[in-house]
Amino acid sequence: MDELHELKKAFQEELGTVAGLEDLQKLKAKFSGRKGKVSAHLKKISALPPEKRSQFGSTLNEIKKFIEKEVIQLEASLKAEVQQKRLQTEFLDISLPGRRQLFGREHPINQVLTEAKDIFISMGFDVEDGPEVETDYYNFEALNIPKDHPARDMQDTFYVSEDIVLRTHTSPVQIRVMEKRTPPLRIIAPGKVYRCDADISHTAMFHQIEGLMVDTAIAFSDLKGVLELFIHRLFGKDTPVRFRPSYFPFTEPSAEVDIGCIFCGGSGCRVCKTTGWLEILGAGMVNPKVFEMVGYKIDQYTGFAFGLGIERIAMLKYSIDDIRLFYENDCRFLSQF
Ligand code: FA5
Repeated sequence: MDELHELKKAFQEELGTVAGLEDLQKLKAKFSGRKGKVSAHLKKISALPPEKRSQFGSTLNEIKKFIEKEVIQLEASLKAEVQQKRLQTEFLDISLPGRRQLFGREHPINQVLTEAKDIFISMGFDVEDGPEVETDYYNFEALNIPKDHPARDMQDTFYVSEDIVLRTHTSPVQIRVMEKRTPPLRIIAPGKVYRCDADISHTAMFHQIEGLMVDTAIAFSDLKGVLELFIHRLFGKDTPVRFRPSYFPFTEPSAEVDIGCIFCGGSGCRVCKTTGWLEILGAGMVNPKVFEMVGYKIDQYTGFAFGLGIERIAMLKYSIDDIRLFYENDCRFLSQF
């Protein structure tokens, strides 16, 4: 029995020296563990004379319960202490304003592209599509631009191989559509095009919308009507429009279309190079040689075609004087649209 009293005393003394949860775990193992002191004493019972076993056993049991109770109590208070310390050190300031969520939006070029498409769709034009990696035939030959023709120098071309190019304009879609459909035709073909070109008003990749209308009696006045309506819907009905004679191998006659400079109102400035006018597209009546290439009867059909640059239109619409801003992915710029 003295040994048992010693056991309890020893536990109480060591309990007083416990400084943290780790110490407590060690103490618990030392006294209540499988190989601990309480178990060691339990094993002694069988060696005692039978009349002493009962008292020894019940006292040992009381000590065992006492140890367990003390350990649980101290463990709870040590854990509470740890938590209190964490609450004090890991302070969360919920009064700080949150970080604002950034939402994506449509790129300004896509916005203008959609707006332009919608205007033509409302005039009854169908939307067609064509490949960006194009054959020399569709990009040039079928559009009356034979090999070694000086007109090839009008567009600086990226060649994939001798006969494959990155399309330099959306005009090859005209050929692809006429090959598979017969007039009457009224289509637009929006998409990306590529040229080896880079300065404040030219990029290596840009967007065009091709337009093509073919029927039995299409006249230049139809072309003028469609394009004037388009420009007035996009830039406002008082915007001056001018058709200026030009040259494209696939149209005859050809024109370039200018709008009155929106920066200076027509009086002349740096942007319009003091002319008061800004070019936005190329157009003309479909050259009969192109009709022959696709097998249309040239005495039966006439048509017009046009090709406009979306970046150029977006620059004018939003008064942006450097085309490269559209492709630098600066959210401060892009989020304004
Ligand atoms: C053509 O590409 C002709 N295919 C247009 C055409 C179609 C004429 C049908 C007649 C009939 P041009 O090379 O001028 O033409 O380009 C048309 C428009 O694309 C230009 O008015 C300009 O707005 C835009 N553009 C041309 N090069 C670039 C470039 N590097 N970066 C941005 N826009 C460009």
